[in-house]
Amino acid sequence: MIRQKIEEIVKQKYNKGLREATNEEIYITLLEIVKDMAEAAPRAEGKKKLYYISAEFLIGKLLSNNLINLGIYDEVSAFLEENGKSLAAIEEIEPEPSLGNGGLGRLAACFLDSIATLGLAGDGIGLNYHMGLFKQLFDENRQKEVPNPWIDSESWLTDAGVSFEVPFREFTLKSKLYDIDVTGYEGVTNKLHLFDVETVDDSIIKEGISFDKKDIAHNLTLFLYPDDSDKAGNLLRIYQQYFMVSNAAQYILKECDDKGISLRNLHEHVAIQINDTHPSMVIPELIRLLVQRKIDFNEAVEIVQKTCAYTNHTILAEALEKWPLDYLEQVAPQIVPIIKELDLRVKGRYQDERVYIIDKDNRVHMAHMDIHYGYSVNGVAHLHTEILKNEELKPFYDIYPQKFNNKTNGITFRRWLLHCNKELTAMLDSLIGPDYRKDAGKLEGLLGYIEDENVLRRLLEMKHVKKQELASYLKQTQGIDINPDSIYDIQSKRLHEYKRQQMNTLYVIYKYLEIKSGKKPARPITVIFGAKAAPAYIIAKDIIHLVLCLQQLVQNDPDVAPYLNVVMVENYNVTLAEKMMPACDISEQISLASKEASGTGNMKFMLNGAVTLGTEDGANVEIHQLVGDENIYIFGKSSEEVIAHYRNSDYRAVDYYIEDDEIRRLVDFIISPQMLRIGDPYLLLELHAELIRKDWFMTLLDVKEYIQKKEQMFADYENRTEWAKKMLVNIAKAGYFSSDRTIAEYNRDIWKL
Ligand code: GLG
Repeated sequence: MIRQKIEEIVKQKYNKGLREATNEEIYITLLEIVKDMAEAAPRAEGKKKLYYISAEFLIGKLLSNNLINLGIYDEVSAFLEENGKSLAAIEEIEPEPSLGNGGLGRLAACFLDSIATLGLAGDGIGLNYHMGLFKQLFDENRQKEVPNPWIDSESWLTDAGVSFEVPFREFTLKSKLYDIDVTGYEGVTNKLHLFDVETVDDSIIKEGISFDKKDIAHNLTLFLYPDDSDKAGNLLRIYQQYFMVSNAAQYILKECDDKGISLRNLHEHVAIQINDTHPSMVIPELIRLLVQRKIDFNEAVEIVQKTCAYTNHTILAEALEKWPLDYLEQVAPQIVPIIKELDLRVKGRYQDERVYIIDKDNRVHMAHMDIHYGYSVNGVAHLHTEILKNEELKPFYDIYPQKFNNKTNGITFRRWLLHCNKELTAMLDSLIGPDYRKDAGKLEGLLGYIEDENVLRRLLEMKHVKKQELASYLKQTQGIDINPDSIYDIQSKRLHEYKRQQMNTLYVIYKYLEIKSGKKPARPITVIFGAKAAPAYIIAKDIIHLVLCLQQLVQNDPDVAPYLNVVMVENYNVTLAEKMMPACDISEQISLASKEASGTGNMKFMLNGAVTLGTEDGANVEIHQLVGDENIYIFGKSSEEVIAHYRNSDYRAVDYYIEDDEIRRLVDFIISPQMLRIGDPYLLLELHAELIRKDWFMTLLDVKEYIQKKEQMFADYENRTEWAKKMLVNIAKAGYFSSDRTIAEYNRDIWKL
């Protein structure tokens, strides 16, 4: 069937046989076939539908994932091979859409996969950014940002033929909707709806990723998170957000109209999940549209309140958006009276100014609006939800205890196991049968093999194969040399001080100095980083600079290079993650306790047999509980201790620096003559000062324990059988982190589809 279809289309489109066709032509052929099959797959049934609104969907490449979910991957791959073609090479053709930043966006993509896999009716709604986030390049040991265009003439997008008018204060923009089909694993097809404006024009992009921030009609959907370090940038964010939610609300009401649903019963037919605060304006916008349709204001508020649910992804202030009221007035004045009225009602009921929507400086706290006027508030890991309830959002929890619930994050095993690790998948199939693919809890069956030497040996072999693959991929694509016989110690995630990549660099410095003094490790170590820094985040960029300088130093030092390598991969994205996760030995999850809401990379590494080196933070806590003390390396101060330091403002990095000779030696190395010769002295001095004078995320608090734990890990790694057992337990216990489980819980407790 499929074979025939491929041959037919290649013939008809290019007048060629399969053997003669180029990879590009075959890619386009497969794109067409998959799109047709997705269209033909069943739709979810049911009275109620979910709309997951999110500024980000970090979907990654879609070809393989779709082939897997449609159940034709193996056949297509075999057929291509018979004809001298490689599916892996064809996959390389596909550009990766960069419609997200990190965990939050990737989570949204995993969720869409699981929603469709579970056969639930649920669509995503977001924006069609033409240049995505940005593409990262390294130049003179610094990050440079350039546009990342991903929309080719042939792509997964289809014109949905839908358009709405979005009114702004000064003009009205017409939207245009593009859809991407989302087919679940042996499941249904849902849609990801990406709204766009036809007038977007990439010729306004100048140097790097800069452009005229005021030219809204031409810039609205150019980039995800354009620089918001000035007022014009903030306004643009608000334009984007309002454009997204107005389209979403209009789309939802249109679907209800089409189905003949009475808007008075909206909540019986619709659930809206507000992913972080970027879509929060959907609340006033929906109220506005309902009132426009002759529903009384009070009733509109009630309807919306029963329809919207909010997910909080972080306690960092930067993500709890607070927009100045006059900015909203400048962009979308029609929702301002609604927000003011919602706020007045809160103020009438509660005397506590911590729960007001509009504060005394006239800033609108988006999360506060979500909590008062939504029916559910969830955190993304057990510890995170506890911190929301007892610290960050305590005044709200006191008012609405019943609204708060936890939904520990998850990842889709289709992408993060079946697709990215065929070797491990085959091994699991042969040992425990294929049921774990739909019922991830079945992975525990692997525990039965913990004393089986043959299985342990196969696990180590699998890891080695994946390490070789990563090495050759990095060589081919980035010209980077790494040694597959070394230990791969990987930290890949967005660059942020709270994630503490800087602490990892202090380890590198430690190890460098150790080797210099003659203490060679039992086995070479490769420390790998993958991270983009927000373009306006100076310190994050300084940290990248430090890593790249260390990389140069280490690689050019013949005393050290055979034993230690430091590598920062360029433009870390989903595609690279798919190669790095399976190849990893040691998974670095070293955020300052209390700061990482969940983490999801930690789950991907674990599922692929890496052992975690981490703090008791986010979902690490749950990983720890599942695998037990023997199979994870935990260090650092607890979240309680950290929160106490913040509360008492009694953490002083400079004291650690003065009092501890070892810490001072490592920190000062950043500005040693050899480093200043390699790097930009200004940036290195700036970072050095930052670490001593501020260190907001308490690197120096945990660094010594961190170094000690990591050394312990390297020592334990040498007992290969014992290490393989740790790998096995991690894989076996990863089932809990399937996003199918997470989505089943969202549905059970929040959406009730
Ligand atoms: C957040 C958090 C992560 C979390 C992710 C998904 O920082 O800890 O895993 O959302 O919930 N902004 C993020 O990426």
